[in-house]
Amino acid sequence: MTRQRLIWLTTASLALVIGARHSATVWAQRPPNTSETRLTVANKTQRNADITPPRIISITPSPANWVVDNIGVREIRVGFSETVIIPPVGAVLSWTLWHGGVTVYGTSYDSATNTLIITPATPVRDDRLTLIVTDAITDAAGNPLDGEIDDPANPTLPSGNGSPGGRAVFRINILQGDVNRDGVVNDADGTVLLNSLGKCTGMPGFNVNADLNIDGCVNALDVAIYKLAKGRSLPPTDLISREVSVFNRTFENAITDTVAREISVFNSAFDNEISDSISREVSVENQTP
Ligand SMILES: [Ca+2]
Ligand SMILES: [Ca+2]
Ligand SMILES: [Ca+2]
Ligand SMILES: [Ca+2]
Repeated sequence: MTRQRLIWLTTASLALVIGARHSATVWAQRPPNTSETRLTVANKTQRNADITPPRIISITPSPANWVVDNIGVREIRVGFSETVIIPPVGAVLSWTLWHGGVTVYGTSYDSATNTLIITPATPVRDDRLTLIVTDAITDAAGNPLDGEIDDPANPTLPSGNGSPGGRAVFRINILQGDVNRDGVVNDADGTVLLNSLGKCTGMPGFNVNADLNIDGCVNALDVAIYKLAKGRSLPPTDLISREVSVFNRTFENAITDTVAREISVFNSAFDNEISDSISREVSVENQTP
């Protein structure tokens, strides 16, 4: 008879025993008894149950679409591919470029839909909002979020690069009445709006970008939103979006002043030198009454 090698688990001591059977009755060690469990493929499968990290599969509002209504961002919903554990601190970081400072927000988790809900104390309006979702978030097995995002302002989901770990950076531009999403509200927006006036979803000539309040039609409500906002603008550049994208990949870039203080809370590794572009933006912000 061919020598048969076996491994079994003693339930008394939880020790693994390795033995070899030379024949039907001859063992190099004693044979397993009924109180011991032979390891099976099923056992191995259980031990390796979950090695798949969670990913972000959705974010609302969509960064690519901007927010152009008269309310602003009241909440951000981040959907995950599986049940996740949200730590009480360090799960998210958010700031706005125009108004500065940490956006005060609350968080909650909807376990039915695996959705993290981030709620600013007041709606964020006419600003560029940056949201970082960190890999302090894990699945039930402890796998950290696979969160990398290629383009914060136009993210491709699901997140991640296939390896556990990596934070997600999102940029949401919020400007009431900005039909053409160029960062200023002026006559050009009014022209596009009028071209679609009276049209609803599915009708020829309906322009979804002109439906500012996302109610399915372009009508007097949208015109009112546009007129009230005419003349407003976003911070003059969007360079911070690229900066954030870079530091998300390298962790080497840095931001000082208000933004740096926020980030240092999140990760002291960000205490590096500010880039010129962000310096200028922060300077503009500081001069704003
Ligand atoms: Ca998992
Ligand atoms: Ca990753
Ligand atoms: Ca515009
Ligand atoms: Ca509308």
